[in-house]
Amino acid sequence: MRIGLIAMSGVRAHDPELTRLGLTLPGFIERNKVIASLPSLGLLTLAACTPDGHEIAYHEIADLQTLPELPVAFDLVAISSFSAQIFEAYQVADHYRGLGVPVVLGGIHVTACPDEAAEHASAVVVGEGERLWPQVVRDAAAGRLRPRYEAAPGEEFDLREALIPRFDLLDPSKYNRITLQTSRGCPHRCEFCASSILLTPAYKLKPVDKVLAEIQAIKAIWPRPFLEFADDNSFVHRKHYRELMEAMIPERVRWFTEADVSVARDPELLDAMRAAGCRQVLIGLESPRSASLRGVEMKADWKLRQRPRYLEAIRAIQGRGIRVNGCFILGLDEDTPDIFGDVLAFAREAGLFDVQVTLLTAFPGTPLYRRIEADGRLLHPGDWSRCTLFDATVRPKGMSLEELRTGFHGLVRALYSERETAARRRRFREQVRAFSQRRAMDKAS
Ligand code: B12
Ligand code: SF4
Repeated sequence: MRIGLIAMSGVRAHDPELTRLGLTLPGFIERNKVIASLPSLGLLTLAACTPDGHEIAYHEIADLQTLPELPVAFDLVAISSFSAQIFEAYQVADHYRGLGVPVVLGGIHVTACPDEAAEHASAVVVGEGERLWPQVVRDAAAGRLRPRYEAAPGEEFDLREALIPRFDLLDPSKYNRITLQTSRGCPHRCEFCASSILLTPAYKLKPVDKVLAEIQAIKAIWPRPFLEFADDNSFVHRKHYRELMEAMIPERVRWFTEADVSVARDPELLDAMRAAGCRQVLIGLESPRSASLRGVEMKADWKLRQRPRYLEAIRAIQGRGIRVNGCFILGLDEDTPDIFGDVLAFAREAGLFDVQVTLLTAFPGTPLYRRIEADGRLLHPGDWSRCTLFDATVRPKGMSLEELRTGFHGLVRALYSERETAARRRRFREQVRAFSQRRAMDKAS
């Protein structure tokens, strides 16, 4: 069969004011441009799991305008999308089905809303793709696709069996950053989390030799790559990651990942990360305000309990020259209009090299979605196109919707202004200097 793998791959924000600000604020647009050029690791992973004897083509579609440019001569089409572009994905699916091509839909959104997706697909895949995709391909080749594929409870995919994603399917000139996964899942349970915890309840590690093999496969195509770990939360298993860091040093790659704030408690690991090429860590700090953090992590209020260590943790990480991209969510239930000033002041005090602010978003399949739906506070039920993190989906509790919008715009304007950015980055450089002076003094004594 000729199989078309199609990724919906744009970035989205519908709020016109933010789009306008995004066009004029360098920090904002820089990051958006960088992430917009990432490939779909989900589909490259499926490509690797495809049984032999089939021809595979990988395509990305940022918006429906490029739909007519896609080839039509496929025997099977598989589409991947997150919530924000799922309606566009459905249109692509309808287009191919209209041409008589069977279409399979999968991914995080489809896992959360399989019945909705089934209206646009010949088959839907619920959960991780690695185990199910080979059967989908075999059934499609035999002309007997089932409407739904879903792993039985307990039949978890073991990341130790991961195959190298088919990076070779990409046009090397189109990407400046490449994603790879070193772990999947997260031990925490944040109410709003719409990452792989929607696919798997387990925290899984990819063996060190497999990660190295992926890095080498990437380097065979891009000799000096910048890597983005598509992990939900790296470094949870300290011993494993210390080994991985050691093993990565000779690879001489630069990379970025997502982690929780506890990584800062392990100075040896931080040193090893720096030596292994870590340049930036994205951390969901969520809020500088303890009241707003309460209840965010549902198992043990973990995020609230970390709050007293935020500044110290950022200093420990940034002192080693690893930039922290601190992420904050606006519109949490305890947020009142002064939260915007609090976030600005915290980012300044912490000297965060990068800051990301987003609005509390009710993604389908999350505990937050169910709670807000029960409260009657969903602003646009079922309109997944608003799940961009920049468009309001939840009616706030501690302020009006208008206050949330205008406060958010003001915060974006202030945070990414030249003055604030320069002040934060100055502070970052001070932290690096202070840390190396301390190190030099410790060595001397
Ligand atoms: C890389 C990335 C991107 C890249 C994606 C490139 C691409 N086309 O895939 C870019 C920069 C384009 C991007 C864009 C956006 N992103 Co993004 N992104 C990520 C990130 C960091 C990693 C995703 C990843 O690669 N995972 C690893 C792969 C292996 O997992 P996977 O895709 O889920 O695939 C597995 C299964 O789902 C399944 N599968 C997936 N697709 C299919 C299809 C078929 C047919 C089958 C059978 C199986 C299958 O098999 C795979 C293997 O098990 C995550 C955060 C995180 N740490 O996970 C956020 C994340 C996915 N993004 C998010 C968001 C909100 C966005 C944007 C809306 C941002 C914006 N404002 O524009 C857009 C949405 C674009 C869209 N298509 O809707 C949210 C999505 C939540 C949701 N449920 O929708 C996440 C979880 C971050 C968050 N803060 O919550 N993103
Ligand atoms: S710490 Fe991050 S990845 Fe883990 S559950 Fe919370 S939001 Fe999700």
